Amino acid sequence: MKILLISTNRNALPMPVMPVGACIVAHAAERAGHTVQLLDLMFAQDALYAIESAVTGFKPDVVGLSVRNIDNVDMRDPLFFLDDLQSIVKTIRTGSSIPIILGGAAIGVLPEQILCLAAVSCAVVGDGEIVFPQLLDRISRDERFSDLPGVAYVENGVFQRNSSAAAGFSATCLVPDYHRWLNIAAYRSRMATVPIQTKTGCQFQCVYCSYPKIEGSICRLKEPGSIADAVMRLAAMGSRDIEFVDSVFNAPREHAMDVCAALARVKHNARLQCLDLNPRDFDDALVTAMERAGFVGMGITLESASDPVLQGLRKGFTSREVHHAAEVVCRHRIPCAWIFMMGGPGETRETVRETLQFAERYIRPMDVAFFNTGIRIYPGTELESVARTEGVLLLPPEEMLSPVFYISPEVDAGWLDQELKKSMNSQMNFINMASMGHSLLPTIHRVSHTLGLRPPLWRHTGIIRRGLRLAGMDV
Ligand code: B12
Repeated sequence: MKILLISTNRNALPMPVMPVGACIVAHAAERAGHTVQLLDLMFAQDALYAIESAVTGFKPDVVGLSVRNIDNVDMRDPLFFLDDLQSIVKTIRTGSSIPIILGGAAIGVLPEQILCLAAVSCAVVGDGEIVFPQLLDRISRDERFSDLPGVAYVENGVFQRNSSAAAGFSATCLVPDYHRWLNIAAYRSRMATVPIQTKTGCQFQCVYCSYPKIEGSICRLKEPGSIADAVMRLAAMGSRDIEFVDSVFNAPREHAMDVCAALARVKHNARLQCLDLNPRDFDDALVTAMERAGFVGMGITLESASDPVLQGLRKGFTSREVHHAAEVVCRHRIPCAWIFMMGGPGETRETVRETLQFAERYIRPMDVAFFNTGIRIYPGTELESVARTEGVLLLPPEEMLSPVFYISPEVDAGWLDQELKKSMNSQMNFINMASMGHSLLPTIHRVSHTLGLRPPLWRHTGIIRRGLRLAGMDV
């Protein structure tokens, strides 16, 4: 069959991200014998016109829509990204009744709500590379797919979701030929990194998180040698800025160590980064292994440095591990981004001050601290129950597609912002959500690329903020 895959993400902040999931699915459909075209809407001037042209020119038998983001998880300046999903579906359907299949991270988070919004009948939840070819096979034979694992659908107005795809996981690191499917030069010039996964799944039980819903709660590991091969291949093709997009890179720690060892054994000349390290299994041996493997940036996701909040969020570590991680970072040279999420269950004025004091005292000037305020509530998470019990959330789950946020009733959002701002005024390496969504960011990325700077750009946060403030901007 002829398959048109459309990556619908047009959000270019904080930088455009390459649609790795859509590319993997395109590759899998092609390997299953189909003729595949991928339309990436990220840089399209007129998205609906691009879709119309692709549909009339290519005449697909099936269209797959990859949906990554629902919203920007920003409580202060929320953006909802799915408003155009209905017009995309309408444009594809003009004059035809092509089957449309949804997939992507957003579908893992809220399958029912997005199926209803888009008014299409079928979605793949999770491993698209396994389920999509099976689904296409059924469609090509005109067979029912209501028993196919990994599929969700609406029948007679009722949402149904099958169990996840159990079989078919490949331990070989999947790296599609990005150059074939995407405009790599456009991504590169905007400081985008090339995504790779060393595993799927997340074993942690953080109360707010959607990752286990997207990837499952059991880690399925990729073979370290195949990860090193993939990095070599990408670097040889000029894609040297590579980012591991695992839920948590160092869990399980032994696998991360094996991946680093495999990378250290090959001469790959890539610049590696990962933004999601857990302080629990974080030590000198790991960071030394990462240095040898070629890491040029790492992120540690703390959310808070205060025990009542870490407990409320069920992070699975305490302020002891947080302080230990800071000591470890100081003994090494890899630049580090510290990620915080303020306002969780258990947050009070005192815990806010404790976290800010930790950041001001222990984060090196060469590193960066990123603060988000308020937590996006996803239906089905423990945070949803907490919010309902505390009376903070009244909306029913079907109305939670447009973003809803949690903030501890013990802290006022305005006060929290002021405290953050005070801290940011003295620490030029601290940023907040407004910095990530700043309208000048795309220009900063392009200028930085032209000047020969390479990701991660957050290494230069202090200089960039000082420059913008000199130009009179309140950043
Ligand atoms: C790594 C990551 C980032 C990195 C990306 C780095 C990079 N170079 O790619 C960074 C930090 C930059 C980032 C930024 C953002 N992110 Co992010 N990110 C992730 C994360 C952890 C992994 C995404 C990933 O690459 N997965 C690996 C690929 C292979 O998986 P996949 O795309 O899901 O594809 C699979 C399936 O979904 C399916 N599939 C995909 N497409 C299709 C299509 C069809 C037809 C089918 C059948 C199947 C299918 O098959 C694929 C293969 O199995 C996810 C959470 C998660 N665990 O998924 C959040 C996540 C996607 N991000 C999210 C958000 C919100 C953002 C930001 C908006 C945050 C912000 N305000 O800055 C930005 C947006 C950036 C942008 N320009 O769009 C949300 C989206 C949900 C929501 N609320 O909207 C998620 C789900 C996290 C969350 N909070 O719950 N992100």
